[in-house]
Amino acid sequence: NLRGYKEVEKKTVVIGGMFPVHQRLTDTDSNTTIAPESSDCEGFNFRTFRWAQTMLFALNEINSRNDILPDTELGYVIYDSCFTISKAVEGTLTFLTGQDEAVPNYRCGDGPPLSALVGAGGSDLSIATARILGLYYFPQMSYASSCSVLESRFQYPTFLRTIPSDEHQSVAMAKLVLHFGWTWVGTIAAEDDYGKYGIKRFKEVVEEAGVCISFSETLPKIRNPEAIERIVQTVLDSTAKIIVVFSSDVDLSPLVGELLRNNVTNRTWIASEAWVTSAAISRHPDILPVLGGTIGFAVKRADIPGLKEHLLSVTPYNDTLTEEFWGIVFNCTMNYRQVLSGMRRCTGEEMMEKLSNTFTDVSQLRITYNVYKAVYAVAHALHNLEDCKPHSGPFENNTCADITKFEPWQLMYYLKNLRYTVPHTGEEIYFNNGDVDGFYDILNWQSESEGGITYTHIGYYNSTAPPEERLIINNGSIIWNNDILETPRSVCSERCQPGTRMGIRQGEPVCCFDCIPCADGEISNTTDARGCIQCDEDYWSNANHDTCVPKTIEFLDFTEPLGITLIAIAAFGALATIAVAIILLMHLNTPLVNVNDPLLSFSLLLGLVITFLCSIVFLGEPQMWSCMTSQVALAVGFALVLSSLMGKSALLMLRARAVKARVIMIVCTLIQAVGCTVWLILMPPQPVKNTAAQNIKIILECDPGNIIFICSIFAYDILLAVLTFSFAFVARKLEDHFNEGKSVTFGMLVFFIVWISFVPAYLSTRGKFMVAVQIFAILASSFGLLACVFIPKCYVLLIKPERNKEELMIPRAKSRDT
Ligand code: TCR
Repeated sequence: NLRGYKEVEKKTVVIGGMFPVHQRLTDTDSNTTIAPESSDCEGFNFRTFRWAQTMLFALNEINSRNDILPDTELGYVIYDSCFTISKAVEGTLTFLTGQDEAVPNYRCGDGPPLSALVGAGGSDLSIATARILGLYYFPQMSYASSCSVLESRFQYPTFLRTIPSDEHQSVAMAKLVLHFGWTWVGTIAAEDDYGKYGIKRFKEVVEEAGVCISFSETLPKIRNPEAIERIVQTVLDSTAKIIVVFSSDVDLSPLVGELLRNNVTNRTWIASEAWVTSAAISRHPDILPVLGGTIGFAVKRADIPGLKEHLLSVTPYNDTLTEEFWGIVFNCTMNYRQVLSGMRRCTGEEMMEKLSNTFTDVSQLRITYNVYKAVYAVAHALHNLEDCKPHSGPFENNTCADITKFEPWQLMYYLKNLRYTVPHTGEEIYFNNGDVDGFYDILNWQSESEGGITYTHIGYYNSTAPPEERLIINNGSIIWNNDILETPRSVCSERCQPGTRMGIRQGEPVCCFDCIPCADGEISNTTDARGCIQCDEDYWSNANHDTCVPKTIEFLDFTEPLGITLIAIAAFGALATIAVAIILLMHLNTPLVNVNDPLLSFSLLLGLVITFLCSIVFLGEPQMWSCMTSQVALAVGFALVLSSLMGKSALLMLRARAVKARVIMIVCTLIQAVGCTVWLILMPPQPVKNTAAQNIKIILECDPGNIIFICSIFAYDILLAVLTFSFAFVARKLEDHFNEGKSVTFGMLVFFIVWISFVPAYLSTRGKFMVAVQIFAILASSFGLLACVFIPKCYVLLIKPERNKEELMIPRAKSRDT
């Protein structure tokens, strides 16, 4: 332990300091046959030794000033905590008791009063020491213990610090990750309170914002090469390109070594304050490909004039620490036993000025500056305590504390209410419930011309600014790993484009998903849509499934080729029918025309004209009138045709009189006409948009209004057809000069065949072709009847007029007509 205070005429106050100058305890074998001793330490750390020397420098500076503590001399006791809790606790007890060996609750001798402890370094050490110091209400001023749990004044009533709480740093890191849109990150934390709590808070904030953690690893505190290899393997296996590391450089070093060995490149590392400016990491040879592009947070930097000179002026004779330092730097020894064993002896004349190592490097005075601030804080508080005006002091009965024998809680009072400006930098410091404001520089590791690394300042984080202005980053000045200028991406799954939706993968984080195309009729128009939206009724999805487009309207139009063809055939049919009628009219008085009641022939022809023409009404966009006329005209037309044929068959079969046949014809047709009228009045057919039949089309069609009506109307036509057929079938064998019975039977057969084959054809078509099939059936059946019933007649009338003779007719037929 370093000790320095002179017994001079000035009053003296001692400040304790605790620095992790060594990195670890030496392994001692656990042989308990000899009395155990406090372990030795090893791994001399130049960086932390500089911190310790900075405390001495600050004390010297204060002692030589006349404005702070003019009548009091500051002494010091410095302990090496060796980065271990046990040493830190031991040091604290030693400090409190004033003994070289720690005896709790006991302090003998009345040396100069102890004021405060500066330090303990790592958070886990401070947590241990602050518990003990808190018992005695003894002030502790930390320069590096940033863990957020130390915020609790309930648990650590006398703990103060000049480093911002990690609460700010974790949030800042999270903001940084969100700033660059990374949603897939890995985390590595040291196995101490610093790492655990820092990463915990970071995870909380990012996960709330939808970022997923690919892996979380813990760096072992004690040497464990297998664990390190496992971590490297995890890093290699993971698809996360961003890795956040909350650890001190000492704990991170073994991992960096292993990363270098495995040449793990293409990752971007996010550094916490403890390693971002660490030479122990960044001065590794060939570090650039692995850690180049690292982004990290660092506390405020300052230049401290005179510090460099102070550091260069250390001499090996002061104490054991400088002695050891000297030996390491100049590779010599002051220990005579080691000299005897052949090591070079230090002369003490070695040239410190030529040295350039981490100890003398004053370019990144960050924690060093915190030490400086901490010492000044204690000094200012002591100054205020000494400066107290009698009878107007803050304590009971307006008393003041006495600098030569004050109580720790009295100094604590002054520390809590302290506000002072740091020399040289002018920064104003005050403790807000023991903490300072969160301010960080954001640094980027870029390659230096000589192959090393420079820490380029790319922005800052200020926790006191309004939320949107806290994180300021100059994206353009960042150089990423492998000297890439483009921001790396780190996502588990690429974004889902419009037209697809995110589908979760069972058992994986929410950031890992599949993009599932939307179903037909559904769309998504944003990236990363959670679900697809159903299109409205008259709309349908386009090919990309990213917008709804109006469905195409479909009906059989007049102007399209199929429509034109159908019209032509229908017109031809109607004309042919009219032509037959004219031929019959011209031969009206011949026996052939006369024999089976010409009126029935003309009503039959009229019915055929109606059916031919009504098929045209089925075409075109369905309207109210066309829906009403088409079906009704068809039904009535067929009723007329069939009842005329039935009349004819009845004439043949029953030898009925023509009048009776006409009555049959008229009554049968009228029944149909009345039925249709009732239908039209009660539940008329209407044009409808059929959106259900086909997805991408709206089919315009006629809705029959009431299914029972349309069925019974056509069932009636079928009934007529069946009756006609059976009458004709019976009559076909009877004496019949012109074979009318046979032609009607044949015509009815054709009619049936057409309509029976119509059913499957109709049911298997969709949309506008249903209409076409229907028209075809109408036309075919009408042509069938026209041809079967009238072609033989026309043949005789036009080509074989000699057969159109009265005497050829059978006598019964003749008598029947008279
Ligand atoms: N807070 C850490 C320890 C630490 C440190 C460092 C150690 C910080 N910065 C630099 C070595 C070098 C920040 C803690 O444990 O709280």
